[in-house]
Amino acid sequence: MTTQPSIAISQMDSIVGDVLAGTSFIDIHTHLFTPALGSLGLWGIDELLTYHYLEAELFRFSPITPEQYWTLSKSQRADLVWKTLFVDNTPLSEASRGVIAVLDALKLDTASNTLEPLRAYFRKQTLDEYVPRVFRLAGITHAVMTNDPLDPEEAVRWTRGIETDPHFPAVLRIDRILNQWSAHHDALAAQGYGVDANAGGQTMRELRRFFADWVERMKPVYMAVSLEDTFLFPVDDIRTRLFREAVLPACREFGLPMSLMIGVRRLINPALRLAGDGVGRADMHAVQNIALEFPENRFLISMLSRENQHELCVIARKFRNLLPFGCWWFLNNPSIVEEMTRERLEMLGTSFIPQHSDARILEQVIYKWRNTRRTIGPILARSYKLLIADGRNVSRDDVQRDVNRLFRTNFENWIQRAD
Ligand code: FIX
Ligand code: ZN
Repeated sequence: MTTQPSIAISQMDSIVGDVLAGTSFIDIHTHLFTPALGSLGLWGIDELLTYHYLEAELFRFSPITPEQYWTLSKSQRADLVWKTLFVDNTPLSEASRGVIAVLDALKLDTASNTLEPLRAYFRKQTLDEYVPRVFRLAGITHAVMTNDPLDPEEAVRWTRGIETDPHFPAVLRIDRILNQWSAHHDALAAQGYGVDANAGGQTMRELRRFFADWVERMKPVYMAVSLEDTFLFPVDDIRTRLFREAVLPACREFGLPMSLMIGVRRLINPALRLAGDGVGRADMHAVQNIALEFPENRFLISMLSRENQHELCVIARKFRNLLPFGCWWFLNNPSIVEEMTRERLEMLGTSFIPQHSDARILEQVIYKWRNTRRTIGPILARSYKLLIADGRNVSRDDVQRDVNRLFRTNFENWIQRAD
């Protein structure tokens, strides 16, 4: 029990805010890339403005059709997004406010009529200096990547050999294998693995060999897949067999958690490309069945649908091999983050990971983590005030321990090999 003085209720908000501001987080899921992976990594004003969240919003305000939009150059698209969402209209959405917050943090003009002065600033940045500065502004030490061994552009860089970067841990993302086997088993064969279309013969052994080679190459901290809202487990299909006979055994062999991100409806409007994905409520039996059938595997779980959050908390109370994380994608809005975080604290205590950024452009970590600290601070403080009202003092050490746990050690412990 701490000997530290207990925090007065009147001081709680500011002390919790202080501790959150003074603690650097681990961002457990992003689409950022270490500079060693070159042009795969996106940053700068044109990338910030052509983020698919903003493109989806653009088409609600602008008469331009998606077909016309895709004929424009990246900078022409960025100009149009800026004019439409930031000049002709007030940037009130979470994603558009985010761009303003980034420009403000970089001490740039947030109300410029044109992008040229901003472009001039970004052209002057060098990644060696810029990446650490952005991480400091975001209050993170690590941005966990999303790496696809079957993405031709990315795979060739890894096979050529890259300097692994401790600030950008890798993740073996296997959507193409689990969700599009028929379309991608050839790519595995092209890399020299004896797999076949029906996943028969030596496919499972060869797929394990593929995972072993890529684990050696990437040193991933976990394996991951996103799954549609209609995902069921187990069913009589290749995916269930791949999970059972290759993916989850490989995770056990290498001591890696498996991340399941469930609930996306890919391309409900294909014309919008990356901005065209949607969401659907998933049947949580799949999560329950996987947790029950594979007690030796550790799972990171994020559900995309708001309607799945309560069930996830209940199932996580029944299965210690499940670690709920993040307010993913369409849930990453302060009003929903508040609701989810309160419910999780009430049902799971501090045994979950409140947030990840899902940043696709480097500077986004600045506003996504600023929002998270701003939203979660009052929620945490409220829980402490309730604890004091219920008869237990709270010290700054308690708060620091809990914040470390929520934003660092829950993840660090989860990725540690059990044996
Ligand atoms: O599957 C994922 O990892 C999703 O996060 C992405 O596909 C999505 O496009 C995104 O950027 C969400 O924020
Ligand atoms: Zn993502």
